[in-house]
Amino acid sequence: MKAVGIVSGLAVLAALTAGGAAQAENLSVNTTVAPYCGIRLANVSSGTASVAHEAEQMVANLELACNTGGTAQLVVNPLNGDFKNGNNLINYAMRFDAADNAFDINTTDAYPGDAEGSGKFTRNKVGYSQSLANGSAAQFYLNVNVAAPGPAPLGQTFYPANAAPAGTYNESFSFELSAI
Ligand SMILES: [Ca+2]
Ligand SMILES: [Ca+2]
Repeated sequence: MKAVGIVSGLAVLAALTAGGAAQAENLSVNTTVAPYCGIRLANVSSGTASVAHEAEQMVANLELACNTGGTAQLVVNPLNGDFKNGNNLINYAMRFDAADNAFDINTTDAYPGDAEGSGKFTRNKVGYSQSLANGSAAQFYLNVNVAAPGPAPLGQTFYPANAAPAGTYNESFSFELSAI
């Protein structure tokens, strides 16, 4: 992690001369800005969201913030690549749309259909960005109305979202932003 320190100083000198009497005051102010880099859910306080069996929908609003002068790296990691309830699976497509397009992930089947290997998505933003330091928004979208890319793993079954056995299907995503 690259450390970035910003130190600014402000000195105010006020001098007043009246009737031969002189008075001076000095004020010295320093601030140190520590390096920071992180991502937070802006609309899901519990970290849990639900997705309906409809068209693509936004499931999370995130804020990315990093004041690195090096590279800010986003890693989005879907745990399984499918919604799971026991051995029953529902496939999905995901999309990450950030205000800073360097972090965008185009619509993809997280696994096994994605072209990025294990279903872990890495995006880099090189160089200092004032808007990223200020905090930059991103939206995470899911669509469960997509066909499975192929047969399910042994012992498991893919179902279309509108014809799956009743139950709660779960998938977890981790979002990590770090300075590298
Ligand atoms: Ca974008
Ligand atoms: Ca999948």
